[in-house]
Order: sequence, then C-alpha cells, then structure tokens
Amino acid sequence: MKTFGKTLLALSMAGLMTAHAHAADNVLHVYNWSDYIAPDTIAKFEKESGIKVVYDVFDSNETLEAKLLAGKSGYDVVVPSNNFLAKQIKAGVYQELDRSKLPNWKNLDPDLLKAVGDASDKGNKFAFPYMWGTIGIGYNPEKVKAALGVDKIDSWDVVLKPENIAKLKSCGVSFLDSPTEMIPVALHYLGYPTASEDKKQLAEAEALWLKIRPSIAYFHSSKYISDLANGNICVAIGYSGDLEQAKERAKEAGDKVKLSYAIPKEGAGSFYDMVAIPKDAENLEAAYKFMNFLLQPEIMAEITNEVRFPNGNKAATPLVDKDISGDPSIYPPADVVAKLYAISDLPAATQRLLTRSWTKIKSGK
Ligand code: SPD
Repeated sequence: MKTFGKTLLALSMAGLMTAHAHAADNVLHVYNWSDYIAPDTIAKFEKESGIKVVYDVFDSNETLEAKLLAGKSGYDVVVPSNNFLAKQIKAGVYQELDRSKLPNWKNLDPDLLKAVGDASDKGNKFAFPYMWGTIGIGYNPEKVKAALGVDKIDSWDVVLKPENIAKLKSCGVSFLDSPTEMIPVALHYLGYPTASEDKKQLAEAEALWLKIRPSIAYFHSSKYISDLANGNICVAIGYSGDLEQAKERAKEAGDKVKLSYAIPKEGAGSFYDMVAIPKDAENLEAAYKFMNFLLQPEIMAEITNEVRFPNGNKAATPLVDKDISGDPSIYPPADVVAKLYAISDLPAATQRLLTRSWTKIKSGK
C-alpha cells in the first residue's frame, strides 16, 4: 500500500474508533418502577438514538427518594409518584423541563396534566405523567372460596375485618410495603380523611392494622405478582396493573390459576407516576431524547398493552388494545373514578408518624 493509502486507512480507523468511543460514552441512566415498561422499549430507543441505556428498577417511592435526597444518584431520568414529586420539587431535587426539547408533549392528556399539576407541580414545570392506576385487591377466587366461602370480593371487609382475614391466612395474604399507601386504606375504611394528620385517627388506623397483622403473610411491593400467578398466595393488596400482569402470567403458565382484580366498592387509592430529570443529571441531551421518545403515542400504547396501567398520553388511547382500554379494572369507569382518593403529599411530621407506625405494624408489636 502506498503511503497515502496507509495514511487514509489510519485516519478512517481513528475516526471509527472515536465514533465508537462516543457511542460508549453516550450512556443514559434511567430509574423506573419494576414491571413498568414493554420488553422492547429500551432496545427500540437504543437502536433509534445510538444511546446506551442503563435501566434500573425500584418498587417503592421511599427507595427512589433516599437516592435522590442523598444527591448524585447518577440517574438522568426517574419516575416518582406525584405525591412524592411535590415535596422533592420543594427540596430542589429536579430541574425545570425545557419544553422546546419535548415536541411530543402535545400528545399528553390536558385534563390529567392539569390534575397532577394542581396537585403537585403547578404548571407542569418539572414532570409529565407516565402511568396511573389504582390500589386494590387481587385474588384467586377458587382459593378464596375454599377459605372464606365466597368467590367474589368487592369490599375491604374481606381483608380488614379480623375474622375474615383470619380465614384467609392459610392461603396467604400480602400487602404493599408502603406506609403512605397502606395506612390511608385503614383511615378510609374507618371513615377518616386519607391524608389525616390527627393523631387519634392515625392511632385508630394503627390499631386496626395491628388486629389483622397476625393473618398477613408478608409486606412487599412487587413479589406478589409472581406469588399470585403461581398460586403461592391467594390475596394481594397491590397496584392495579401489577395485579393484571399476575393474571396474564397465570394464563401464560397454563391457566391453572385464575385471578381477579377488585376495586372495592368503598373506594380505593389512586396514584400518578411522573417522569422527571434530577438536577444533577449528567446526560441531559439523552434524557430529553428519551422523554420525547416516551411521549410518542405508539410507544406509550405498547407499554400500556404490556404493563396494563393506563397512561397519561391521550393520543395513545386509540392505539391501546381494545380488551385493555375497555376493561373496567384497568380503565375504571367514571362512577368508580369518582370514589377514588389520591395519595396525598403529607407534612414531614405526619410522614414520620406514618413511618414509625408502619415499623410497628410490620413487626406486629
Ligand atoms: N410495577 C409498577 C408499579 C407502579 C406503581 N407506582 C406506584 C405508585 C405509588 N404511589
């Protein structure tokens, strides 16, 4: 090879290596809830953008918050629930979004944007809604019938009345490990405001939990999906889409276990999970590309079809499978929505009371 040819080859090799090094450098760190994305969403984004994604998962707001408040979490995109988002905004954890980098923002549902904005982020400056859902009762009708004599659950009575849950103890009942979501279940059942700061009401809620505690198999916020699907437990109080995923997993595993999901007639908690960028995110450009990618209706519809939570993207709704968008357990009708309560942002002192109470409830003492 002539010298000129060699030089050209060396130059193009160097060019290729630099491009490769940049692709390797261009890494986006995402921290999302477990079981909350379609299997190919990340691969699609990586292929389209050339950005490598490190995707980690959590199953409680408390875990995410501990990382964010400690600072330097290393994440570029995170998904807090809107009640936690509100206080994290106050703590200066997030950066304001530059909407000019999010042209797909237009696909979001304006009513939902306004609702979550009014509740936790005035003007939607810091985050947009990803998915939302309800906190209800997933159950195995056959096992519940054998233990309790009924195969349809429509009330919190089944798990909050000590005599009922005691009968279910043998087949296994689990609850979410989340004071901010579980203590309001008892407050609501007792007829108190779900965001009560009243020490007497909170003590009554704690007493109710302590009465049913001996019949509870465990507290966990993600394990119940496989345990219900495998028939290891018969009742789980959990997130709507997760309990719907348990149904699907049971079907795929041969349909021996049949499952149902109930939003109790007394009403239930609802939550909104939001997409935000921490203030100290290192790969801002990639964070915006990922957010804008997520804001595409086709992408959000694919995620909803997989995880069975309704999303915040209005343009995605017609693209969601009809058996999902038409399923009242997943997309509750207006009369059921009217009975839902939002999980509130609590003052720090009440939050501490709830955390202490929860430790006591879990230990059963
Ligand atoms: N597997 C995904 C569950 C998402 C639940 N988000 C919870 C919100 C809590 N307020």
